[in-house]
Amino acid sequence: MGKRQSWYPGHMVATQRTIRELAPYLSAFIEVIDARAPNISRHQPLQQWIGRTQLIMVMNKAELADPDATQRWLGWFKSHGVTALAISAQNPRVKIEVEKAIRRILAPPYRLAVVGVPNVGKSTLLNKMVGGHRVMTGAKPGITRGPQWIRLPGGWEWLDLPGVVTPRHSEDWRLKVLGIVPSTAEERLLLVEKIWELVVPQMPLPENWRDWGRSRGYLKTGGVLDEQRTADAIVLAFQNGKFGRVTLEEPGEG
Ligand SMILES: Nc1nc2c(ncn2[C@@H]2O[C@H](COP(=O)(O)OP(=O)(O)OP(=O)(O)O)[C@@H](O)[C@H]2O)c(=O)[nH]1
Ligand SMILES: [Mg+2]
Repeated sequence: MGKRQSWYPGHMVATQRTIRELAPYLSAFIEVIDARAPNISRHQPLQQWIGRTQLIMVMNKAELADPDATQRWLGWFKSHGVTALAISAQNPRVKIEVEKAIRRILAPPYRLAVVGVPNVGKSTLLNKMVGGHRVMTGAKPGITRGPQWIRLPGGWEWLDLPGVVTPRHSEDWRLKVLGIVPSTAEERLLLVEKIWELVVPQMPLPENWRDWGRSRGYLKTGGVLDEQRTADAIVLAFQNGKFGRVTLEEPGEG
C-alpha cells in the first residue's frame, strides 16, 4: 500500500499533463471502458482533464456483457449527454462501426486519442482502427519517444499514446475480477466466491466451485483439491466469458 501511494501521485501528474496538453489538438478522446462495469472502469479524472474536448465512451468487450444491461447503460449515457457505443474490439466489423459513430458527431480531420484504464482493450482497438499502419513507439532505442500520429486516408488521425493510462486507485473487487487491477493469489480465493454466486444461477454448474475444480481434475498429490489452481482458473475463465455474459454493475448504482 505504502509503495503504491509513493509512486501514484507522480504518475497521475504526468498523465494529467499529457492529457491536458493534447486536449486542444484533438477532435475527441475515445475512452475505452469495460462493458461489464461501465462506471467503475472509467478513468474518473479524465472528464475534468480534457476540458471542452469531446469524449466518446466506448464500452468494449460487449460480447462478454449481458446484452440487456448494455442497452440500459447505453440509455443511461445518452440521458446524461454522453456519446457512447458498445463494441467488441475483436469483431472484424469494429473499425467500420467506430468510424461510423465518430462521423455522425464530428467533421474531418478526425484527430483522436484512445485512453482508458489498464486491460480494457485500448491497444486492440487502436490496432483495429489503424490496421497495419501501427507505429511502434519506443519499441527500439533511438525511436522518437512520446506521442506519434498515425495518419490514414479519409482524414483519420490516430494518436498512439503508449503508457498514458493511470491504474485506478481502488480496491473494488470488480476491478480485480476484470483484470483492471491486479489481484493476489489470496484475493482470487475470495473473488471466486463472488464469481460463483453470479454464474451459478445462469449456468449448469455445481453448487460449490470446488466441485468444478474436482471435475476438472485440479488435484494435488494425494487427491486433495488444488484450491488455488481452481480459483485462478475460474477467475480467468470468467474474465474470458466462459461462464456466460455477466454485467457487474447497473446504471445509477454507484
Ligand atoms: N473478449 C474480448 N477480449 C478483448 C476485447 N478487446 C481486447 N480484449 C482482450 O483484453 C486484453 C487486454 O487488451 P489490450 O488491448 O492489451 O488492453 P489495453 O487497454 O491496451 O491494456 P494495457 O495496455 O495493459 O493498458 C487482451 O487479452 C485482449 O485480447 C474484446 O472486445 N473482447
Ligand atoms: Mg495497451
